[in-house]
Amino acid sequence: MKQCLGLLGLFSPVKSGYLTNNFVVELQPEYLPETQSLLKRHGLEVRSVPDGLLGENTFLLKRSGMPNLLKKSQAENYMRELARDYRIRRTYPMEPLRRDKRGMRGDTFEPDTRAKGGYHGQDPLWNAEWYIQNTGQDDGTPGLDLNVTHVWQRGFTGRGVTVAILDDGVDYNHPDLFPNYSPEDSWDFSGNDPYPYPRWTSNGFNSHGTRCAGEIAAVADNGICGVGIAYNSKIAAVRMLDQPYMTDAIEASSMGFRPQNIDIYSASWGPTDDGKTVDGPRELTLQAMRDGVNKGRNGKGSIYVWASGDGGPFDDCNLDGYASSMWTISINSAVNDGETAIYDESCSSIVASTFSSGKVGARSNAGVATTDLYGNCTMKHSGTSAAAPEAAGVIALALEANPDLTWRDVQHLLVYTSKKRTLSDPRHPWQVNGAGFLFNHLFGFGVIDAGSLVEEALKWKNAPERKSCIVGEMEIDKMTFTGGEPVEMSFNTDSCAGKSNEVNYIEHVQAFISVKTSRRGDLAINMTSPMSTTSKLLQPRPRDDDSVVGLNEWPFVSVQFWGERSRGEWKVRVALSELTLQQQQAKVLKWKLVIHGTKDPWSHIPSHMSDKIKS
Ligand SMILES: *[C@@H]1O[C@H](CO)[C@@H](O)[C@H](O)[C@H]1NC(C)=O
Ligand SMILES: *[C@@H]1O[C@H](CO)[C@@H](O)[C@H](O)[C@H]1NC(C)=O
Ligand SMILES: *[C@@H]1O[C@H](CO)[C@@H](O)[C@H](O)[C@H]1NC(C)=O
Ligand SMILES: [Ca+2]
Ligand SMILES: [Ca+2]
Repeated sequence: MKQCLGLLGLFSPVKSGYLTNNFVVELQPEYLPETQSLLKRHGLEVRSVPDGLLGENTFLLKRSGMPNLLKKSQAENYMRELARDYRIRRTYPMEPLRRDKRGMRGDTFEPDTRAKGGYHGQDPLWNAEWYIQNTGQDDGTPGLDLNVTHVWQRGFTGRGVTVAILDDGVDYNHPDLFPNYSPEDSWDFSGNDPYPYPRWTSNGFNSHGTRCAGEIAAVADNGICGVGIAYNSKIAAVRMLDQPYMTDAIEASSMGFRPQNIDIYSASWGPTDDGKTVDGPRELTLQAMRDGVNKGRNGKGSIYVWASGDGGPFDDCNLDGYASSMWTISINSAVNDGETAIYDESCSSIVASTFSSGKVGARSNAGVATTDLYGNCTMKHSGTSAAAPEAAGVIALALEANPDLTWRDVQHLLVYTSKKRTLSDPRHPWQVNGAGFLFNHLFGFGVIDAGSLVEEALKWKNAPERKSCIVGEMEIDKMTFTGGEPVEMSFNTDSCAGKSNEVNYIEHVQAFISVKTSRRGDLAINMTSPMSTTSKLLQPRPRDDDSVVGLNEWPFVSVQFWGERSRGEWKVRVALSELTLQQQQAKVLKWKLVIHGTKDPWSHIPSHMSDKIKS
C-alpha cells in the first residue's frame, strides 16, 4: 500500500534556504572501479547505509571539511559541479530535519529473595521497578503493572530475541548491559562507525538510549542497577539521533538496519512536540519501513515500537507520522496509580500503554528505574520515552514464546490482551467498538499485560493474509466556519467485495484528508464506522496557528475500529472549534478512505475476550 501519497515536500524545512552536506550520488556503472579516485577528487567520504537502501551504484556521501549545513545556493553549485563529472549519473541533497528525543525533563538496597521464576530480586533497584511488579511502593496501585513475573516463571526472558535502540547511543560498557550487548547488530549512523557510544556532554544529555536499553535488557541478579523486562534478550545500539540535523537517509538506514537479525526496533523520538508541528517519514524512510514489515524477520516483519509523544494535551499524535504509522506500534503511558501522565498525547493510532511515571508527590515523582550513562543507575527516566522500551521488552518475551508471530500478529495480540485495569483519563472515556473491544483515545486498548500476551502468543495462529481496499477518493470543495455546520463526507462501501482485495474484518483504517484553513489548530475531525464507532482522527491543538500549509493528503490512522466489519457507510466530519476569538474558516478539499484488514476472520479468539467487553 502506498502510504507516501503526497507526503513529499509538504513539510516546512527546519531551516529554510539550507541543505545538509550529505548527498546521494549515483555513479555510471561502468565507472564504479574509479569510485575511490572520484571521491578523492570531489573531497567526498562515504557514509554507510544498509544494502539495498539506495539502489544500485548509489552512495550516501558527505563532503569533508564543510559545515553541516550549506546555503541552498552553495549546495546547488556543488551538486552542479558533481553533475559535470561524466562518471556521475545523478545526485540529490539531503534536507535537514528536526527530530527530538522524548522525555528529556529532568535508595536503599533491600534484596527481595522471593523467587520470581528465574529471577531472585538480587539487583539494588528491583524494589523501585514498580512497572514490572507494583506492590504499592511509591504510592502506586498494588498489582497495576505489566504482569511480567508470571512470564519469567513460565521461563520466558527474551532469549534469542534482538531489540535495537534507535537513539543517541548506548553505554555498551555498562556492566549491567555489556553481557547482553550485540556489537555485530549495532552501528553508529551519527558518527559513521561501528561504535555507537554516546557523545559526552557535561549535562548527561545523551543518556536517553542507555536508559531505554536497561528497561529491556539489564542483566538479572548481578547486583547492579535493576533487571530488564527481557533480561536475556540481546540489545543492539543504533546511534542516529546525535548529529546536527536529521536526514531521511539516517532515519531510513536505522530503521532498515540488519532486518534479518534485529527483531524489534524501539524508538522514543520524532517531530518536535510543540503542538504545532505536522511532520512524518520521508521517501527513503517510508521505503525502509515498508521493506521492514514486508521482508524483515524472514518475511514475518520488523516490529517498530514507537513512543506516542510527550506533547501533552496540546498535541495530537496523529500528526506525528512516525507514531501514527500503521507500521509502528504507538505506545502511550500511565502513572503507577492508573492516571494520565501530564505529558501524554492522545490520538486514534495509539495501540496500548505501559508505565513511565510514579504518582506526583511520592518519592520525588518516582521515575522509571534503569541503567544510566557511565555505569550509573537512575530512578528518573520518564516520558513516553520510557514507555516504548517497556513495550519492546514485553514483545521480546512474546517473540521468544512464539517466534512465528508476524508484525500484524503482534498488533492483534496487543489489541486482544491489553487491559483497562484502573486506567482512566478525565477527558477521554472508555468506549466499546463494534467488535467488542474496549478502547480509550489516550490509552489505546489499555495497559499491556505480559502474562496474557504470552499465553495467547503460545496459542496464536497467524492472522489471515492482509488486504487493503481503497474505498474511494473524493474531491470536494466545502467550507465550514467557527461554530458553523461541520463538513460531512461519506462513502458507502462494499469494501471491495468479490475482488482479490476484499476486506471484511478491519485492522487499520487510513483517511487521507486535505484541508486549507485560516487556523489549523482549530480543526477537529471525527470518523464514524458502519458499526457506529466514532474515532477522533484529530483534536484541536491550541498552539497550532498555521494558516498556510493546512493538511495535504495527511494520512490519519485509526486502530479503534479493530475487528469490526467494514461494509456500509463511513462518515467523516470536519469542524472548527472555538479556540480563538476570531472566526476561522476551513475548506475541505479531498478525502480518501483505505481499509486494511482480512477477508476471513482469524481463527483464534482468546479465552478472555468476554471479560474485555465488560467495562
Ligand atoms: C556517574 O558515574 C561517574 C563515574 O563513575 C561519576 O563521576 C558521576 O558523578 C556519576 N554521575 C551521576 C549522575 O551519578
Ligand atoms: C497475569 O498473567 C497471568 C498469566 O500468565 C494471568 O493468569 C493473570 O490473570 C494475569 N494477571 C492479571 C492481574 O491480569
Ligand atoms: C467528535 O466526537 C466527539 C465525541 O463523540 C464530540 O464531542 C465532538 O463534538 C465530535 N467532533 C466533530 C467534529 O464531530
Ligand atoms: Ca542488574
Ligand atoms: Ca507529538
